[in-house]
Amino acid sequence: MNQVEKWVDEVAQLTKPDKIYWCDGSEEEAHKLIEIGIKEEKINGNPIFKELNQTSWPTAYYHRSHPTDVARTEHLTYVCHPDRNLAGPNNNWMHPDDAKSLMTKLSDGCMKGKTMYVLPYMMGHPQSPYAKACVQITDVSYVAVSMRIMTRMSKTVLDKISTDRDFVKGLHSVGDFDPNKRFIMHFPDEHLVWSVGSGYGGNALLGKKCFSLRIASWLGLKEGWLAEHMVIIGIEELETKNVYYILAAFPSACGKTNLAMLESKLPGYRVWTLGDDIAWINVGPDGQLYAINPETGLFGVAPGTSMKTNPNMMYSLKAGKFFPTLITNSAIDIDKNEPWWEGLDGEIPKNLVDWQGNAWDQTKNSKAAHPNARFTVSIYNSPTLSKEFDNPKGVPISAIIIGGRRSDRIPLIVEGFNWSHGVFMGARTGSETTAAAIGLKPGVRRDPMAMLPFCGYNMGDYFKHWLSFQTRTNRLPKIFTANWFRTDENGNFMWPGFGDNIRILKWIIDRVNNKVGAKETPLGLIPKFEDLNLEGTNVTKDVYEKLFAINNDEWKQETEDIEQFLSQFDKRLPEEFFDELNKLKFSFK
Ligand code: OXD
Ligand code: MN
Repeated sequence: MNQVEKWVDEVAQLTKPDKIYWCDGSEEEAHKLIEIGIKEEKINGNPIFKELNQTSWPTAYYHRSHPTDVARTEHLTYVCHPDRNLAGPNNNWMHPDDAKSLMTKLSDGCMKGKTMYVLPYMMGHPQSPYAKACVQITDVSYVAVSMRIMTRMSKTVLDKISTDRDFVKGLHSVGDFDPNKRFIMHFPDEHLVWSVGSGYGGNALLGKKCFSLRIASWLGLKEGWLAEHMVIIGIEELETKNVYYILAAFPSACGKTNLAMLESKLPGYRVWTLGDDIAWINVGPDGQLYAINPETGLFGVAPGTSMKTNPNMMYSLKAGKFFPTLITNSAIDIDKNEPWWEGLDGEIPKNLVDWQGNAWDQTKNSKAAHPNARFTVSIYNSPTLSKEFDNPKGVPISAIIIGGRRSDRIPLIVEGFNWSHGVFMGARTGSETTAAAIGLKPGVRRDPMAMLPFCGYNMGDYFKHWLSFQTRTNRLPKIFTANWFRTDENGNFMWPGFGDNIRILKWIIDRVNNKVGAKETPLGLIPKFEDLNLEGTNVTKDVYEKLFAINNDEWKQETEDIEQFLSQFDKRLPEEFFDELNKLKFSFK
């Protein structure tokens, strides 16, 4: 028996499935799994999949989740290092022995009467030196099919595995969906994720947040690379044909997917998609940072997606190329058998059932689609896919943007003075909470590099790890912070966002090429009005002033908040951060 068979056997002894099925990731198999999900498997009495209108939405299938299981459950997500301090105040912690015994109890017999699917897959291109082999076990066809979209699934992965250390293990069961028995446990040293009780993407597609961010960030610390919650895009300057690759970190539901597929409002520029959620960043042989997207799919928030906000995504969803596309927890237009969500183009259909399957009454002021309704679609469907997407070496990075959603005080774009100031800017970033995680208090939470829920170890050490890149290479990219969401005194967004964000990306490229200067502020470098191409927008000089205003009282309070947040990392905080904090305190009194 080889290592994978041995592990699968152990898990089967515990979970006691009726059948074991080894997936090969083929299209034929996906058809078969969809069929099983339509005819045999059920969640909460509902079939797992429903076929949608195959004329208007070719290859699209609908999935309705258990009603309590609609988003990531951060309060039930644990990182189980043997030493609590390694997990840090940013993670829930349980001793690995206790976590194992709890999960063993919850998993005993949990697959009785079910099929256990074994999914061998790669995160990253199989020829990439940065890729990792993984095997996930699951007991639900929705997860098996989703993993075919999101990863490179193939039995050939098994040939790469000879020892127990050669692959990352993901053990998943939906259990009985009881939220009190729902846990997502990470064992970083064992390269193991164990998740019970949820079928939601972020909790159940274990190659995504669980491995490619939480476990991978820990591997990155030990091996000298970074696993980040970032978009990867290429911006082509059509005149020169130069392509500049940029990374952007934003918390969930801040428009990462829209940015990844941006339709440029400036002639002369074109954006190419490489990733919308995760970037693995390594120092390349030439000393530049190179990024790969370990995933092959887009798991994005559906509400708000339309021909106006993200036409390339609408094309991808309806492209009917890679089989299949999944839509989860949207509403359904029952006359047309099409998915529907708030913000979709056109009239609101007359006969809708909501995301829970009930007739939707518009007058009752409830949402028809769940605010965290999702699509799962192959990146190969994207009309903007970069030709470098499958390059095993990744792409060289010119700039990194770190942002959040703030209605006040944070300027539209700020360039850090240098790498260490840029890292501090990223670490102090806050964002207003959204629907992608259950139970978050409304308001601003600090979310360093948009990694607060995803960093698999103590964030004090994480900040130091970022800073350590100064000693690894002298070819580091510039770091910027962005906020597309600042509002005016009437609560209206001042920046048009979406395709107009190219205007900011252009400024970033001009900075990278030393084509324009910048204005120095206590927060960093901001664009001069005349260096921004704002033609065709309503952004006047007056609006520009407001977008970049730095208010002393707001920033005095912001500095206090930042200090309070950072203080929890105590002695693990890098020295540089104390200097940066003192500079803020000196500037805003
Ligand atoms: C996601 C998230 O689903 O960040 O990408 O929650
Ligand atoms: Mn994300």
